[in-house]
Amino acid sequence: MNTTTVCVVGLGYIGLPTAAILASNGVNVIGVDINERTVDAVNRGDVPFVEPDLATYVAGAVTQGSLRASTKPEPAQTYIVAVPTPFMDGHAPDLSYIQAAAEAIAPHLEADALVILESTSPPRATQQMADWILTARPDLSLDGSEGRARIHVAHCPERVLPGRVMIELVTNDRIVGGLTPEAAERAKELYQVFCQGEIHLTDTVTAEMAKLVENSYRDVNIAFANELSLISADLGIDVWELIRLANHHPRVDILQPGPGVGGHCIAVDPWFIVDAAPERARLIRTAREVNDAKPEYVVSRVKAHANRFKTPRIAVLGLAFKPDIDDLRESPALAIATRLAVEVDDAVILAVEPHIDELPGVLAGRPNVELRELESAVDEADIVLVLVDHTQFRQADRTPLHLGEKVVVDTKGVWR
Ligand code: SAJ
Repeated sequence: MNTTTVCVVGLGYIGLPTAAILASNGVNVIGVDINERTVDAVNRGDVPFVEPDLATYVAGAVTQGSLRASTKPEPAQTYIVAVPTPFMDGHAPDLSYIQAAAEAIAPHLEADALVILESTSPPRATQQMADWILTARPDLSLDGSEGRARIHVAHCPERVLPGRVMIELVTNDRIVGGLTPEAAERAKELYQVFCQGEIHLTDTVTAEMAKLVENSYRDVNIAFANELSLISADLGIDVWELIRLANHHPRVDILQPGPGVGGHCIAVDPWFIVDAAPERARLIRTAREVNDAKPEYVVSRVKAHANRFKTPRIAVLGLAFKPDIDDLRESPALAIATRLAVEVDDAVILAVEPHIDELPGVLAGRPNVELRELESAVDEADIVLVLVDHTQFRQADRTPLHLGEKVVVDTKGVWR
């Protein structure tokens, strides 16, 4: 197969690493993004977001000439679509980015081209993408019928963990679903260029669901832990001790509670299953609701304590959506900090986030919010609210911090 030119549409958290790893394995890659700043950055060999080792791959591939970026798709044998799939009001999936990508690449497709959807997608989105392409190009088909040239369409969902993307792209197994068996085989050949994991072939709907199910499985397990945290608080017992003990059973492996579930994957993907099967997906829906309700619970607990102080000074430990990253997108910690700043009368928020240099926009303009170092924030605080289990917080020497004199609300069980 000729995989010599691959056009990757969408240079975000998945598209750019995929483009870079293909390019560094000898494939000629054109990366496409509608954002000109992203395109300019990539063409300079820069990465517009933080992901370990990605910058090295991008700079290397751009220097050796195997990766360049453009705002428009160009002719290629293979297209990888890695655009966002957010949800709309009511949690219905928004496929408009996939549609725009399909219509942008359609004019360039030639006989035998391969189009792979990598975006996390609701069931039947790959077929829908193919339908958009074939509507734009009635001279093409999936089966070569009526003398129309054949193209191949597959789904290969990404499964990499932010912070470990460049490692997991190589080591994780992949699932490839084809609209035809040949499409799946063709996509497998492409991923074999860099993927050392096993590549499992199936149909597109099963592949779409597999990805959604992986994240829903984690969401349900976290919801179980979050529900246990509420029950344990009512019973006056330590949920962390409870889970630690229960996990000594050989067939029990409960995840950890927290301030809520953040990021742009686990808090989104289960809704695609709920939207596809609203009557059936009762557990999956409830898990989403349990996790989405956790920030409100944390806010109400802190407010109850804050009532005791005239000008409550609240040290908020962590703003990121999970430990040891700088990513604040869809972060329950950031949402909680913002609500406390707005809703608690005369409160001063002393935010501690070791992975950022300045407050995000939603907090930056507020006169009652300051970005602080750990020690000074805790030292001045009446209430210490732990929202993220960053290594720095877990390893901090707490002896000089006089926590005994303060109210500690610890949603991650690190300072309990
Ligand atoms: N969280 C808890 N308790 C836990 C584990 C996580 O509250 O025990 C919270 C985190 O703090 C965070 C959220 O869940 O707010 C999600 O974090 P995560 O580390 O579980 O997952 P993501 O969103 O960074 O990445 C997930 C991964 N999926 C699975 O592990 C099944 C990753 O492999 C996927 O590629 C990624 O979603 C994606 O892009 O879909």
